[in-house]
Amino acid sequence: PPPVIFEDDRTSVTTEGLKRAFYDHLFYTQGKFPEIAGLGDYYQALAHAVRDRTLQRWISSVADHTATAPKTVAYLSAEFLMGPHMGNNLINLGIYDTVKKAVQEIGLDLNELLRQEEEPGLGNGGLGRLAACFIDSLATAEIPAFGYGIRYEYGIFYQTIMDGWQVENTDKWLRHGNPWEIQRAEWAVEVKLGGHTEQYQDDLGRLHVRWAPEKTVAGVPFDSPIVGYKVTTTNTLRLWRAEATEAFDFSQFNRGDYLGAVDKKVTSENLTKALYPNDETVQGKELRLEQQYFFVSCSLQDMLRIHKARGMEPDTFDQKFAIQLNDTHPAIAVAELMRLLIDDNMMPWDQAWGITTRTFSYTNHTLLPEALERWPLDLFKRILPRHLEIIYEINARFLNDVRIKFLGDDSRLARLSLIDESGERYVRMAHLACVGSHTINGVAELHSELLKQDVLKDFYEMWPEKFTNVTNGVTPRRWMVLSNPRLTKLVSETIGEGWITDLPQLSKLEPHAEDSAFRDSWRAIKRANKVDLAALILRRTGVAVSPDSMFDVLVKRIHEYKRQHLAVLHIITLYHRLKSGRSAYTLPRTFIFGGKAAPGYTMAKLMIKLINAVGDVVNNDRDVHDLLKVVFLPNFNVTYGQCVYPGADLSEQISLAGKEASGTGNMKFAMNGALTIGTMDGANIEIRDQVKAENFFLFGHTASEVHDIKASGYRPRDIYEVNAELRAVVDLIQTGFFSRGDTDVFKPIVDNLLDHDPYLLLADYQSYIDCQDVVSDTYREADTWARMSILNSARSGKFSSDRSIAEYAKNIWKVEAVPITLKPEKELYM
Ligand code: GL4
Repeated sequence: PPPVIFEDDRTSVTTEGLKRAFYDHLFYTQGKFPEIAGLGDYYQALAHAVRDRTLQRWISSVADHTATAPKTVAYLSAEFLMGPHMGNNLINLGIYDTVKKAVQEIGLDLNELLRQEEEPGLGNGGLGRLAACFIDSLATAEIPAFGYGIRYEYGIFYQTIMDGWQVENTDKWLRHGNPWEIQRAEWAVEVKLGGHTEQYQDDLGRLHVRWAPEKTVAGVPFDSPIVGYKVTTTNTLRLWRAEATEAFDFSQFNRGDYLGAVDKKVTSENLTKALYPNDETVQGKELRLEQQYFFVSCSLQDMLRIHKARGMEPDTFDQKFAIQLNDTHPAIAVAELMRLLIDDNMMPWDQAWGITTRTFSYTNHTLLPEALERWPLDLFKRILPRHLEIIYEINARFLNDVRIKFLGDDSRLARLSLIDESGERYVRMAHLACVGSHTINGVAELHSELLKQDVLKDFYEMWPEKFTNVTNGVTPRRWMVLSNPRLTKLVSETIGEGWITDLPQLSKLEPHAEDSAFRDSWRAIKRANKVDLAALILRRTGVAVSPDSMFDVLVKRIHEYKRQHLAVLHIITLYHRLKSGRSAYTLPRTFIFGGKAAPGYTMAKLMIKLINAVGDVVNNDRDVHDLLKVVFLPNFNVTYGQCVYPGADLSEQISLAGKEASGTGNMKFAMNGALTIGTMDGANIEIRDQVKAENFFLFGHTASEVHDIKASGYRPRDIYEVNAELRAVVDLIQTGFFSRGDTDVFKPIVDNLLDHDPYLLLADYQSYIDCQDVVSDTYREADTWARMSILNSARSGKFSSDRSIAEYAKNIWKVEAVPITLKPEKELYM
């Protein structure tokens, strides 16, 4: 079609232009007028107006990337815990204040509109949120990138608390539509499942393999723009939804089985219905393997389509795509790329293997054995018969390499094999990821070291050069600028705005820690943020908490290794001291908990009940004089996190050393001026290195001490016997004090602590209590605390995901920034 020239500009960012766009969308998108419009309509109208303003950048970026074909990152992740889009887009587009003003002039409140957005909770916790921070940093660094994942219809469940127990409710996040996505039906792909394979000869007499699937499903991409901070680059988050394939429906329809066809259609769509709500555990379910294969196959087919559309052959694929495997969930990609190259593109094995291993890199996110994915061989074969053949071939060649390097070491072969044959046979996904990747990384220094010594030791000995560390980071745009506007204003007025994309510049705040006026401003901001948090707590729990108490916060997934119950032991210790008449020494504290337990994780759910049970007693005991409050904020998610991190005084990072791979909440707290009480675990160690030991409350055994304690036969009951205060605390739980005399309900927790205690709570108890006493003494010195708080923030520059992404880009992906110039709207029509 001939070029069209329009004279009016639809993407003006003046107040008037934004108001015009808002009303346009209210009328022409929502089909509403003010008299009958509700807040939801206003939110949608504004969201569409903002989306329009991302599109010019998005199209400019895609047009440029299409023309110049730069090397592109594909971040493959089964989870993207994005949090609400609108606020972040306003920040990154640089139009937050103008939009706020425009909305005000219309007679609405921006905050109220922002609250209308249902957050896309397409992840469980840290792993999924890391993926979201990374795609923000990729766009901000102007690196061409796709986030590839699954468009779950139901994200992580909505948590409510009933009688102290967690209750799971479905998360219908798409209920009111999603203005941030565009469906690309024309780029749908087909994915095969099940069936069998057969050999055939081509015209030249060469042998090939064909996969005759039992069924096929269609993958339809839904794209959301990922706007970089104040740059033109706008990347794509492409999430796949499963649908029935037309061909498939049609054949059954022709046989007259209309309802059968419809039934199959429903079955196909089940594939992307719901996120598995497990963090750090696997559920060996068929549907989960299908989900993983589905999104991986869709994404690889999509990349090959793009590669070909840019005029290139598959033999240059590795020069144009760097694919990161976010844990083993997408590890089947190694076999799938081989299949696409060999079976569909007729490439010889060795060439395909070279391309594959130059394309992939793998991030491990956990050392917990229960999180390592393995699939029973028969299940795997039933769903992915061709991939099993390919994996056997990869394994045979790999084990030959092992034989050459380690002559005669048969046990090593068994340990390294992609197939676990020690009992029931399994496909080991971490092994597939290691063999198929050029680089393997952990997510904090300690974790990367432990990978080499423990979980991936044999792979390290095989290929030491493949191993590296990239410490996690979080995006300062969402976790400071958007979440903590008060602090952002003070910091920018003090040191300029450079820190927003160059976080180490926060160190310029250091000298101001000695300025008493600055400390006063700093404290006033924390106080105001605590008032906001107290309001949220009151709204969600009905408990009134005082912003003048210390806000002691533990928010993260509920897991035994994270030791939420150790924090409970501390609370009961303080309570017990109070009851025995030692109130004069008690610092007013509000203990704030939040986090979800996997629905099948009984012990974790019991820990939630215990927190609430202790809260019920403590909060309502007159002897406590409101000195202690315990609240459990239901449904902790990204949205609440944005209010919680800025309002925290104390960040609880109390996992058993050697268990938390990195943690990322720890970084969000530190940036926002909370002090950490923590163990030598994950990124805590690096945070303490940065902020310096005197500004960090350290307790507990180290990872190597933990190792020794366990090796020498740990007997928790011995500790209970000799520690009177601990005994009193445990006995209060044991005798039913927090359960109206019911001695059964918390018995599993008590028995476990006294007789097993695999997470060493009792071994770390005294150290934790003593450390908490130091915390209280320090908090009483408001000025000292403020100084320490400023230094925590000032020295957290390392923990920006911009730094993590720069390391991945340079050392692993070998990709560079591609600055995009914003093309005038008119040029884009041509
Ligand atoms: C996790 C780790 O538990 C967590 O420490 C880490 O910060 C996060 C991102 O790397 O990955 N691994 C799994 S599984 N879930 C996580 O949150």
